[in-house]
Amino acid sequence: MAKTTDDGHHIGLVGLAVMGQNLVLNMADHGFNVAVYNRTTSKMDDFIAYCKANEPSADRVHGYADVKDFVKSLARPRKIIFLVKAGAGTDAAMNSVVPYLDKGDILIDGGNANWNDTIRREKEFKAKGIEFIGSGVSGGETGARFGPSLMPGGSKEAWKSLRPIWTKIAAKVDKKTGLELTGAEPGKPIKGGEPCTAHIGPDGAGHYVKMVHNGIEYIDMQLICEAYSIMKNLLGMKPDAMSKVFAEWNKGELFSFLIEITADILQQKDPENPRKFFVDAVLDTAGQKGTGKWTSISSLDLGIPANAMAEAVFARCLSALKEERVAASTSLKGPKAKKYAGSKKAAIEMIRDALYCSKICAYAQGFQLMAEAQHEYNWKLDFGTIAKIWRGGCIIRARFLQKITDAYNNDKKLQNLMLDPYFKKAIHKGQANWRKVVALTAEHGISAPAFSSALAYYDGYRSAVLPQNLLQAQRDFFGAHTYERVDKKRGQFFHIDWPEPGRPQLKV
Ligand code: NBP
Repeated sequence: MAKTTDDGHHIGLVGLAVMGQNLVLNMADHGFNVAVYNRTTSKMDDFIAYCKANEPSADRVHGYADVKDFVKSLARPRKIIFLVKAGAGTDAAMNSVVPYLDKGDILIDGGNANWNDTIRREKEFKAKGIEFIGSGVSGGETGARFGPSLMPGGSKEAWKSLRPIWTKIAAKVDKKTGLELTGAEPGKPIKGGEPCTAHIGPDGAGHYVKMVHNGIEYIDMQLICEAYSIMKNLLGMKPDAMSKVFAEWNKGELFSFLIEITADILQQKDPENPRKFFVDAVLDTAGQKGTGKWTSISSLDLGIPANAMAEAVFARCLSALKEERVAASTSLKGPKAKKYAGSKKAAIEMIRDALYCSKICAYAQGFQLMAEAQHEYNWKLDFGTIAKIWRGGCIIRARFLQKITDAYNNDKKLQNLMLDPYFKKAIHKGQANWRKVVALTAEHGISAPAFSSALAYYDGYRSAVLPQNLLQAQRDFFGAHTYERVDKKRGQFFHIDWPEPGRPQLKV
């Protein structure tokens, strides 16, 4: 490991909230000397005191109250990571260090920046001779502490300088199984394995890919919630019984961090009333910080039908209308469906299939979105590598991701994940059950927007003919928007001189 340098700390970090503190400790555990700075000095003092009392690598972490001293304490080219609230806070923090930088120094934004901000910042800093990397950091505080998935975007030269640090601190996966290596402790990081980081592309590519990761996280979580809701409302299952189902599912192709924590959550008792389950005590309104919304906005901007991902965002919005929903529940009637009389075991298998098929569609949408974005922003993304670095450290880590890596390694030009032989077979096998589940939810009045919109996407994508012939005719009728013909070459546009529509006359 790198030795203490005589000419300064290996790296500096600005922003000592939960993510920054944990990333500092991760770097220190890997032998890097880290200088830290925070706008509010007392928080930095508390952190240094905490390190001295608790952390084996505390002697590698040094705090600076003055930003100039902080910058001057770094080895050249200086590398400074920012883990600051995204937006204006990040700009302010970066601008505070700029006066003390030299040409060739490198700023790294590890926050959840919007990729457009990253493109802008990269341009602005380049003009000043400063290198800039926008790196997605996923995995929450535990990931930051013991191994996150890191998605850096920026120049190749800047990546070369950051790489030794990023590859050391990233999560590691077993080369053979593709599963995350776990068991790190303070002062004892994971050794060996494949690091969950790779250079994603120039300027905003890393932050864009991190944003899509979060969009996929939204839909993954929503799909699990719908499976839970159907087991609860259709099959009348209790949380502990559902916990066992999720734990069982986690032994197979659905194996993932989110399924695993769902099994744990469902068996958790309420700390305030230990005879009840915790999940029943949690109010059914979800918050959001914006990355799911950004993903959906980007899909609309780029014209990519990521409808299931958007449904996951809307489902959170609908959940937030708690008072309206409570009022409507007493006045808007649902169907008078009979109690579900089929086999519970068979129904659980149907739900599993619906979840898996919907998940494939949702990931297909995420990867299609990235494929379009690379044209728009002039990036060259490697989808096999992206799936590979999501196998560990991040919230969507799953066995499934190895299959996505395999799919793109087998066919670099794969147009849609659903067309890969492995995923195609999985959908063909599960679709009958998936359709039954969607039909059952409609029949019984159970809201399952992600299951049903994923199915609509699948059926739409595999349709050689959609009803938009009629839609285009309507557009030509009222707005002379023209249409193409089935019996003529693409790119030729026609228009009919429609008769003035007969408007109903109001008789007085
Ligand atoms: P926050 O997003 O809550 O940001 C808090 C930090 O930003 C503090 O150090 C604060 O300094 C600093 N800061 C602010 Br606010 N405004 C500033 C300004 N004008 N100038 C300088 N510093 C300023 O912290 P977090 O939850 O640790 O997240 C850090 C970044 O990582 C964010 O961009 C977040 O989106 C991203 N992220 C978070 C997670 C997660 O699980 N929390 C996961 C992945 C990525 P102060 O102490 O002086 O107020």
